Amino acid sequence: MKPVLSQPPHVDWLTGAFSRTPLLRKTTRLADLPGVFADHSGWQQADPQQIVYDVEMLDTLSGSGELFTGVTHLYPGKVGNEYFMTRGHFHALREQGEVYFGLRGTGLLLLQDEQGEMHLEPVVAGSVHIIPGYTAHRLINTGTEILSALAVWSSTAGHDYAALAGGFAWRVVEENRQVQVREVQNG
Ligand code: PAN
Ligand code: ZN
Repeated sequence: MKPVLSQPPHVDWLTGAFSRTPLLRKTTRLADLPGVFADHSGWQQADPQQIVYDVEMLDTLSGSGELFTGVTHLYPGKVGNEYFMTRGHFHALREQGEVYFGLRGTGLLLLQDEQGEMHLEPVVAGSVHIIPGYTAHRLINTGTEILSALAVWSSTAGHDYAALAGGFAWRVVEENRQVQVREVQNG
């Protein structure tokens, strides 16, 4: 048997662009994110067609044991004083973790476990983020450039957005030209 040489896909480490046409390209606009940002009237007044983030995924195997690979490109911007961010989710299979690799831009990875414990990790080019199981995750772009991060996760993990429909416990906002983390006051 002769070994078969097959070319793997490439990712441009500076931009997160894949060399191959991605299997999937999902664009999330402001209109797709009702109730996600604290400033509801600011959200209503903003352009609903404004792109907040794009996710591109490689065309790979799926099913038990297989891994998905995708890049998220999160645009700079704010609704009111709150930075653009991904919707954020737990995995439907809660025990499944994930790895994010920062490629460009500046931002934060917000992590919240099922007990509501939170922590934040700065995302920059080269940062490696091990997201444990049972931990919701959201990217936040606190900079002025596109924030791009490569992610690898179990193809069977799934996304549970509903569990966090009430929102994460912290919000990341700009106040006095500085990035501030604010605890959400309930009631
Ligand atoms: C990522 C996210 C991606 C978009 O691929 O799905 O950043 O964020 P939302 O799914 O929260 O809109 C991932 O974490 N996959 O599991
Ligand atoms: Zn995930």
